[in-house]
Amino acid sequence: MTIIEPAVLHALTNANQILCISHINPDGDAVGSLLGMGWLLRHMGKQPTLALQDAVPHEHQVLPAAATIITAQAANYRSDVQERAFDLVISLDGSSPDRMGNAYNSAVHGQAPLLVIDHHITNTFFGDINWVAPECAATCQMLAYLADALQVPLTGELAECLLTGLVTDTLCFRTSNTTPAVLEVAQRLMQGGASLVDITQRTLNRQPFAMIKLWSLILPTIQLEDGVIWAAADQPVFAQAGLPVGDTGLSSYLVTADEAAMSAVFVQKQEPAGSTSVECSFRAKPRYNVAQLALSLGGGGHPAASGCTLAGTLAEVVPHVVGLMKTARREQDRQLSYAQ
Ligand SMILES: [Mn+2]
Repeated sequence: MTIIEPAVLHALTNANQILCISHINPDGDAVGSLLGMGWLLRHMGKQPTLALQDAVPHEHQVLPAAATIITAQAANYRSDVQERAFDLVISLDGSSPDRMGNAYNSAVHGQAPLLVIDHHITNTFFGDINWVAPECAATCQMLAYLADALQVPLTGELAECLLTGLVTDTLCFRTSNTTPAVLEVAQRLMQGGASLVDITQRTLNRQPFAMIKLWSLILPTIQLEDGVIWAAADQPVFAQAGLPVGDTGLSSYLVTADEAAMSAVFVQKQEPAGSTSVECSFRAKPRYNVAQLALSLGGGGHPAASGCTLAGTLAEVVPHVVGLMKTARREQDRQLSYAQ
């Protein structure tokens, strides 16, 4: 059971003007925990402001109250988020301050205490109050325990939002951090009315055709060496597929190769200043670890799934990072053989 420090409950109980934010490029756990916290706070009689720098992905827009999230595209983002003073700011599912993007404005928001609620083992404890629970598979799992502590029932909208994060972060209960406690929380959320089949279908069992088209353009670049499989994509393939440059979801697929212990997908992006950066998305098979690798490159994540963004081009970044992955894979194989 996860311990909740009294300071966390105290901060929530005493604040009234509350800003809740989650991370850039939001996933199901980011949106689910953000909305879940919204429902929790409304249940306590508060009216929180929910904000994200980046847009809510299409598949999560149907979640209850998703339309109330203020994103950078909204006309009132500056006045109601960036330039508004609050008496508590809550960062959900973010492992480091940069993950909050420009939804957090330290000049204004720095006046209020920052409460960090996160389950990433790479969390840098950047809040004034930090509740970090790496034993939880999702931030949404932590919020289920928070609801218990605040005597808020795990039903209705809250249950639907929280089960979404649990399903997406565990790839529907398939990752190695899917403990009996995860299933126990999922069971209670289902008993509270959340539909596992609807959430799985909406989040994991579907793709726009353009995404499958994108995969067909990226897959010819795959390489496999020394237990490391990788692929690379630059902007033109996204344009050809008709998609904005972003996450491909391919690294989870690549790591299913029998011969691979780790995977990476590299996506080159154009930065506003004219330079380029490469987004690296890593996956590892059970017993292997890509969290440390991502952290050493300025990113973060979990042992089985992590990422980072590096300045440069594919030609500069890929050989360097693949070399580091091969070294990490060899060292981890050595440790695994000692352990046997
Ligand atoms: Mn998460």
